[in-house]
Amino acid sequence: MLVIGVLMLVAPRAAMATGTTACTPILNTATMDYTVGGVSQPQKTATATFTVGDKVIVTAVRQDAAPVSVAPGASGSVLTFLVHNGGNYVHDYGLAGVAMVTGTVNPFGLPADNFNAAGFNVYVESGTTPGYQAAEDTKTYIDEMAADATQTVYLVSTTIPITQIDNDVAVYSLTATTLAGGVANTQGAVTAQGAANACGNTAPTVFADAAGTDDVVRDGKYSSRDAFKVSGVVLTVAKTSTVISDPVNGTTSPKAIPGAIVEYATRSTLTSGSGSVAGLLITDTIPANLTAQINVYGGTGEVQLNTKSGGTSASTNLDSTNLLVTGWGITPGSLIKVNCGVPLTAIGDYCEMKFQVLIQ
Ligand SMILES: [Ca+2]
Ligand SMILES: [Ca+2]
Ligand SMILES: [Ca+2]
Repeated sequence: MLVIGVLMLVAPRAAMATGTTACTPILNTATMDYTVGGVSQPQKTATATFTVGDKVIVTAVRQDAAPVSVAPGASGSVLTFLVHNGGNYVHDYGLAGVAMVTGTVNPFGLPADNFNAAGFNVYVESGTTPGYQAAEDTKTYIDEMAADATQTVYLVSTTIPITQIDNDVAVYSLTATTLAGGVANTQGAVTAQGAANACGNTAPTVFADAAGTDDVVRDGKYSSRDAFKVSGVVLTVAKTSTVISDPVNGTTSPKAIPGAIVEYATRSTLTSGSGSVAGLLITDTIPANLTAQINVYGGTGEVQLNTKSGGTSASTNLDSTNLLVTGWGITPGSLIKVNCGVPLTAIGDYCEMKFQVLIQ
């Protein structure tokens, strides 16, 4: 029974975290009873009335625990913030992002800011589907947020320049500004402090917010910084040709003469960077005066695929009908296209395609 009693005491306090709702009238009436010559006299009363004012407290805090990883050329990358109405009255909130200047300290540590996305937009979570959806999360200000309520906000980049390299950083700040509530689906005017400007000019508005990263104490605003970090890669491509045999020397010191068989090898290697490579497709074209050879790898294969993925090597002889071979022809001008089928995730990973041709 003791435990239940404690819980009942705690629960109402939690609900009152933001204090008495603004615009609540507080009436207090005093009464006085007295006698004169031992005879009771009519009771006297006096009443004092005031209206609780609007105590403005707002916070906006980034929700990303680490810089948001982006690829060069990507668009629609998302920084996430949470805005909280810590005051005692419903408000709208304006949202403004800023691309910080080069050299701005990275809120997650080194390295510092050294680029901006081409642009960005700020959107409010609609509540329909968690996370950012371009078709759903379209509102650009927070409308009618109740006391003690929270709202997720996204800063969404347009294009990350294709020229950015691994570990490049772009820092952004987001500022939430307290606006007047009261009219749904209409963005209110900026809220100002005043002795009697709230609740139909009957109560005060008092800013009680703290200072965020890009605002000051008691200005009706709060801000937070977040960052994008580029996960780039350096991919090198090498192509070699090796004479396998010729009709005169056989396989002993063969020369590139008519009737000779030549093997082409094209190899892409992940040489540096923190990103990974997926969907790697190698395309080659049969040059003039050459004919691609069939059934040269393992008796039935036209292409040999050699890969190293996550440090693990594999070699596969692919028939031209294999699903990884999306293009195949033997005559000059034919495209030979091979999907690597595995990602390159570790430094030194590679994908190599080999095929053989006959010199006419
Ligand atoms: Ca959403
Ligand atoms: Ca509104
Ligand atoms: Ca502030």
